[in-house]
Amino acid sequence: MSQKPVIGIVTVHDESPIPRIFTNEHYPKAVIRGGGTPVMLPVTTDREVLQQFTGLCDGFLFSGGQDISPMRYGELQSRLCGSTSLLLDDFQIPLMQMVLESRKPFVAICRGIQVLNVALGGTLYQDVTEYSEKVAKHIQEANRGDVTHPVEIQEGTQLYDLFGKQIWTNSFHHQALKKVADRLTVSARCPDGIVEAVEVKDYPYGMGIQWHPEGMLPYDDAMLPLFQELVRASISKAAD
Ligand SMILES: [Mn+2]
Repeated sequence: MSQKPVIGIVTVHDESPIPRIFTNEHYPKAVIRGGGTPVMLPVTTDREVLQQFTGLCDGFLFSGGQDISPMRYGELQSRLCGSTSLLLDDFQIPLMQMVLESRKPFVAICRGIQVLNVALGGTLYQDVTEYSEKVAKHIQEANRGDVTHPVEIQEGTQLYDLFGKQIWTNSFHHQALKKVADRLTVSARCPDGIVEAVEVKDYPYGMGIQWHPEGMLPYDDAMLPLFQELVRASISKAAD
């Protein structure tokens, strides 16, 4: 019996009104649309469990969430930083490091691209205004299906193979990558210079995406290749 690859969805955490772990349903739906079987990976800091998650899944989808604690990339928290959770950091950053070690495919969205960068030694702008006062609006008020800024894609990257030179995206982030980790290639920027996508160098399929492709999927198929390719890469990894 042929099995669809299992894609682990990296959940987030909330304390109120009671502690919950959850994901936005756009993420599992995107995996299913891409041809995979989603499973949710609950928040934990138990290293053995994280290691087992890494072994159980063929690929991974890191989701959006709160800001990463600036202490995790060696900065004092600025007044513009949003809400943070050390628990979430200590779940997702070690898990990302284990996934990278396993060389399994992943897509890391929004907070995910930031987790990827910090896990590899990079830093963040705690608010995009720290990059420039003239920065474009990156928290759009339009709905998830509306695109509000273009991104220019670097030739020679895997993202370029999927989408070509330029695409329009939605935008729901107030932070962005500052120092980009050495192991990452910047694959797309907004015309204002903000990093919008990265990929892991010499890696099967390790994509960081600052916008919300999963949130665009209910409206049209423009972002489907990103998830189809995640599943495809996870199949060949599963067959290794
Ligand atoms: Mn943006």
